[in-house]
Amino acid sequence: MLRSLPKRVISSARTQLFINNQWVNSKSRQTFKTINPYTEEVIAEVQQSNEADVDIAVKAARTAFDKGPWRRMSGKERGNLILKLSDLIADNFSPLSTLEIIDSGKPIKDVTTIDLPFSIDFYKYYAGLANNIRGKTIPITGPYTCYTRYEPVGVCAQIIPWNYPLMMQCWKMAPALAAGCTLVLKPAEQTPLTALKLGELIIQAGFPEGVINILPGYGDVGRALTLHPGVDKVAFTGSTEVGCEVMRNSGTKGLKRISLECGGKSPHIIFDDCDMECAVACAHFGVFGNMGQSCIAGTRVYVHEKIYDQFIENSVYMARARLLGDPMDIRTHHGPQVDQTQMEKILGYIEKGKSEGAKLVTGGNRWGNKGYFVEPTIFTDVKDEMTIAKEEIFGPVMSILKFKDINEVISRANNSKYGLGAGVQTMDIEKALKVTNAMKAGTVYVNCYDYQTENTPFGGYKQSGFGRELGEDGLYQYLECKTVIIKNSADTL
Ligand code: TXE
Repeated sequence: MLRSLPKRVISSARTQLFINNQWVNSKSRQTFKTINPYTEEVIAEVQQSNEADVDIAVKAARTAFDKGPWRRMSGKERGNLILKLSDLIADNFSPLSTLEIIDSGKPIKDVTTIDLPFSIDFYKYYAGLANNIRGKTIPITGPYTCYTRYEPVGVCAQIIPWNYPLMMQCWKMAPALAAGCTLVLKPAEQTPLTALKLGELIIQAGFPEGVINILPGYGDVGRALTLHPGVDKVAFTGSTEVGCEVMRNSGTKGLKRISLECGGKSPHIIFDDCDMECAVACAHFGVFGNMGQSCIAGTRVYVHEKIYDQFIENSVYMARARLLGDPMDIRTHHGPQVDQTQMEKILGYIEKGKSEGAKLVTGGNRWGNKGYFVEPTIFTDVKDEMTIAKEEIFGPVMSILKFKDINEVISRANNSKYGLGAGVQTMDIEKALKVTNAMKAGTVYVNCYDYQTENTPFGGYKQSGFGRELGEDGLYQYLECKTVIIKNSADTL
């Protein structure tokens, strides 16, 4: 059914800025192209925001926060609006899926079983939490009554990447709205279409003007948001390099709250007592899922020497069985990378792996000559100091490293500047606990990989960022804690 939709869906795609519940052109009237990474064709010309638009959008969000009806709404009323948005996403499942597929190159099977359903669930979950924000009553010494209340942080700038365009949008928007904040969201330049489509649904759901504003554009828009004095909080997902800049800029004109979710180079440790079938499948999806464009991808696969050869044989078999092709085809497992830049970056890392002495056992090339595909690639005999074992490739490249001993592998696995995720495959609970406790990582998976739901906190240690998204922790990133202390007469004690 989805195959017949693209033309109609493209012609109804939104390409303007969404400010104050209105569709407007950018002040400069400049546009940028968004490209279908499978066909390499231009899908649409999108209005390109700049600093002047940032100022207008931030002011709209500020007014909505300070003076609009939003702040006077109860948690239940906010929750009802969020729930309505979730229902509207479900009603628009087909057009949103289609836009997501053509703009990002994600296979239809993933978009319709992961991206869309999870987005719907995330909004539902935070709709419930909106009416469940509670402080504490604190017993203090003396004739005083003390309690805490949580209040929204204010105007939030939310800067998101292209690897999960719709899901990243809802990871950011849902908790901010539940908390009662207003926001300006900047989608990635590669994938603006689903974010903009949501503007239509935001109006239909009945959100007051200025609560949600969406500015398509490049990094300069993100930069202007981080520098704008009207912004109280910045939430960013992207590269560690830009994360550092976001942190610096957010501190130049005052002190903005920030949360950063940046890159990763997650280890996945496969012990010799693992369930081999499960371990191979988890490692496979942990690297090749979403074409390797996942911050938590388990790209450093440490395999115990006793099962090293068997694990490689099975992994190569699985990688070769992966079906590359048209993302709109339900049989496709693996689509193109998001753009030419990413494809070239990945191919560059593959060359580096070869030249530094890793053994290429499958893949290693661009696939076809149309569409930004990279073959699922596996390197073995990888050493810790090689570039492919240290840097985030963000593509379908698995590095397999051999280990002997649990203490040795824990120390090697932790020897990374990143700390987003880690995985361990074993049937021994003692080993699993030792590794989970030792890992310096925000999420550790045991006998599974890259699975999270709306209520599981997600975020990083070290250079992978700080702050947590999802779950209740995600909500508290958007709330200030106010302590109220009331003096009462000693008689009331
Ligand atoms: O990221 P950027 P890119 C990693 C991954 C990838 C690499 C580069 O390794 O290969 O980063 O990808 C906006 N101030 N991740 O170039 O530049 C930008 O417009 C404020 C991991 O796409 O970090 C986009 O909206 N914002 C990651 C967003 O930041 C700025 C997901 C991310 O872009 C800005 C994506 C600035 N100065 C890439 N410059 C993950 N953690 O999942 C750019 N942006």
